[in-house]
Amino acid sequence: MTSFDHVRLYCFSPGRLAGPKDPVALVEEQIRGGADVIQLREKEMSKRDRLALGFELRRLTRNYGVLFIVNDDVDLALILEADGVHLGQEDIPIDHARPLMKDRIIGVSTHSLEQAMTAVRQGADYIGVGPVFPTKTKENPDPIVGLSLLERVGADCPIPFVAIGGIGRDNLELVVKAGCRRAAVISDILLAPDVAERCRELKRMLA
Ligand code: 3NM
Repeated sequence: MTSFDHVRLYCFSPGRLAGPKDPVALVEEQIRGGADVIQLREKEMSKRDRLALGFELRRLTRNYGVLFIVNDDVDLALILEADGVHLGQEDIPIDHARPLMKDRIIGVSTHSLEQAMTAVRQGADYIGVGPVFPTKTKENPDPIVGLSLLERVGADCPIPFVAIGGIGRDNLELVVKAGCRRAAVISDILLAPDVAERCRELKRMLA
């Protein structure tokens, strides 16, 4: 299986934060700044448009040797030959995704200790834990879990866990202090004046 172990900085396709910019160029900037993973996450595109963008991002991530993960859709992940899929609590459960994904990566969003431990038990390869801080990016986010959930997950999580939600230059140090050296970041990077440089800054803090 493609390993997730080395991952520190987890980045995303830009969604509506692309504005007038080219989403592929924005992803390339993140990779040049040190993104270890790119997740295809396009809530406002049709599936067909996600597929088209996905092919471009698959080519780009492969060229740079960066992991490529598809949000929500197992079928898209397979068609795109992605390294993995990321599943939310309301997407298809791992036991249905695993036979299709085989030894590819399956990540799961978790918002409580119970959800985290369930995902581990069901064979997730990594989990997201959040929202750690308030976020404007996700519609209807779960209640804020805070740094305390990160600490509790870190105490006995046998698989990689990634902090998510409202994380950026101004608070990443708190995440690291809570024992988590993996962060998924959307708006702090994509709204920064220099996307690659912001990635470099965050990556240094996670080293
Ligand atoms: N998932 P930003 S929070 C996609 O809690 C996502 O699982 C979350 O965006 C969760 O870095 C979130 O701009 C949004 O806050 C993260």
